[in-house]
Amino acid sequence: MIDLHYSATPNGQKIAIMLEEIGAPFRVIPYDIFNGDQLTAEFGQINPNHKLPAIVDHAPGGGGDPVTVFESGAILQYLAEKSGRFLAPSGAPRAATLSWLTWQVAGLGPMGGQASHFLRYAPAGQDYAVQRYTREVKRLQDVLEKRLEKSAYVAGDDYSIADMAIWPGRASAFVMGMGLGDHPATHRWFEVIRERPAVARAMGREDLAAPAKYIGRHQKLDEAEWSNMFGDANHAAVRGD
Ligand SMILES: N[C@@H](CCC(=O)N[C@@H](CS)C(=O)NCC(=O)O)C(=O)O
Repeated sequence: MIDLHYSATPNGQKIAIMLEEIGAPFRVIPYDIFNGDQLTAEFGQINPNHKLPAIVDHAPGGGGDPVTVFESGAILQYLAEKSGRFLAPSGAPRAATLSWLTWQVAGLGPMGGQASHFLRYAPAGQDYAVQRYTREVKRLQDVLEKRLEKSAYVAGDDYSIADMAIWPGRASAFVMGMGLGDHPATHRWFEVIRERPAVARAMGREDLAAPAKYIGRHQKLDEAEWSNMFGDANHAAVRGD
């Protein structure tokens, strides 16, 4: 049994999709990040960065103590290696998958996160920041489109953990008005993945669904919620105050 410490955002959805794909039994432990559930000392033992997702694998391959993994890219790689699926064991296919996986977790993901922050959470009037991040996301979306014009899946002919890392964020980009409109190859890829039974199961599960308050075009956090997400409470959790 794997514990999935989960908040219903694209980073959490990546892992839910992978767990459904490999048929691993898992228990969802939900966190309301506006409420600050991620800021407890107890969760800091699982992820010292106090962010979701994280997993605890109570039955690691080869036995032994439970294994804790945080960072969505590391979790996907761990589960791929444990199951022997969606990541080639060596060579060019493995290198391609890890390249695109890292491209998402180090590039598209964080840039999308900043675009979302300045478009949806920040006070109005941050034009330079909005432009900087939305333009960079657009550039990265063009990179993906060019790749998918030539390749069925991002890492080549086979569906992999790199696709699972990218797909949920492309789904949620709609709330930023950055949908799939002028990216036909990405649209084709998006629909093929959406129709996978494991993806449909993960996206359809009630215990994994995003609450309405996470998906508004303009977010209005109260003072405590803002502190939990971006302010003093968020920073105090790391220091252990
Ligand atoms: N690089 C991390 C990003 C994790 C992340 O930013 N998680 C967000 C939800 S998508 C979170 O926990 N936010 C709450 C907070 O920042 O306090 C990953 O890929 O797992």
